Order: sequence, then C-alpha cells, then structure tokens
Amino acid sequence: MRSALENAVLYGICDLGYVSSEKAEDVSRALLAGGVGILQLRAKGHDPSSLRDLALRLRTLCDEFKAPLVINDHLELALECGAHGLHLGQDDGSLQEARARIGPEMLLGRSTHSLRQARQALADSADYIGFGPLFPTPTKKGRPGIGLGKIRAMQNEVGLQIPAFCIGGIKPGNLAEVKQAGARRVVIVSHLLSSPVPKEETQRLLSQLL
Ligand code: TZP
Ligand code: MG
Repeated sequence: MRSALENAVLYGICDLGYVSSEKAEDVSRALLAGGVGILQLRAKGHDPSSLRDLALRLRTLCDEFKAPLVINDHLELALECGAHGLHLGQDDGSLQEARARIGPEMLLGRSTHSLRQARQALADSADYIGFGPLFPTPTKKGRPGIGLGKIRAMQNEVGLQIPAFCIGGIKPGNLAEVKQAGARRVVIVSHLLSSPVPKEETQRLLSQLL
C-alpha cells in the first residue's frame, strides 16, 4: 500500500458529518471509482465501536480498488478492521507511540497546520501529511485558514520526501490557484461528498490535478 500512497494525487474522505452510515459505502465506492488514491474514514463524535462494521466494509472495498483505507483518530479500530493506515491530528498523541502500537507496515498520517508542524511530522517519521486548512472550512470548524503562501516551501522541504496533501476548503473554483501555489496533492471533502454525481466529480477534479 506504500506505492498506492505514493501514487495518490487526490485523497478522499468518507466523513460521516456529510454522509450517513447507510450511504457511506456507496459514496466511498463512487470516490474510489472516480480515482481517489486513498480513502479515510472520519467520524467525529461517533463511538468507535459503532464504526466497526462500516470500517470492515470499507476495508474490503479499498482492497478491491487497491487503495489504502485510513482510519481517522481511532487506533484500536484501525487495528481491528485491518485498515492500511491511521491518521492522527496534532492533539492525538505522539507518532512514535502510535507507531510502536501499529507496527512498521501500517501507514501513519499526521495533520499539520504550519511549516513547522510539517517539518516535525517528517522528523517523527509520518508516512504522509495533510497541510491546512488552506481556507476556513465548515468541515474543520474553528480553525483559521493558513493561506497558500507556505505551500511551496512545505512542498519543497517535506513534500519531496513524503506525500503531502493540501487540505481545507478546496473546490473547483480555487483548485487552479492551489496548484499554482505549489500543491501537488490535495484532499477534497465536502465538495465531493455534496456532489450529486461524486464519481464523475472526482474524475473531473482529478483530471485537473494531473
Ligand atoms: N483537516 C484540515 S481541513 C479539513 C481537515 C479534516 C477539512 C477539509 O474538508 P473540506 O470540506 O474539503 O474543506
Ligand atoms: Mg484526530
């Protein structure tokens, strides 16, 4: 799954804040069929035990597409469902401790909100980072946008060593500007999950990234 991560240009998130558990598998299939190279299950406020069944189904789905399934926040759930990766934010504990528990194979991602945090995640052996939010976004309430000015430095220092996905408020209307600022890989959440045709919209935005 490491090579799948290397090849991923568009990172999809099945966020239960936008999609019901009932629709989550179908929407995830659409994202994968449209070309997201990696899929995360993000379920803020949900008890991890209530996510087990969905996580297992998404694991099977991701295996079918040969794309890594990453679980946000819940280390035990990631282990239980055989996920390919775990994603941790700045307040989710040290990467070293997580690595000791998940072993060497599972991918470990870190959210970063500054160039300093991006450098630190690289030093802490993250397999990839998210970098943002570039723009304020309802998907991550209460966090200011960091803007586009640091993308190129982050890409050159960190993004040449591990995959670095710019995130936060990215939409068709600003994608060209985000690319122009130096982004090579992006995460797009609400725009894709709100689309009536998520597969086609994923294909369309992916083609703009390549
Ligand atoms: N981390 C930083 S911004 C963000 C996360 C999870 C949300 C991105 O969602 P959207 O809807 O693409 O702005
Ligand atoms: Mg978290």
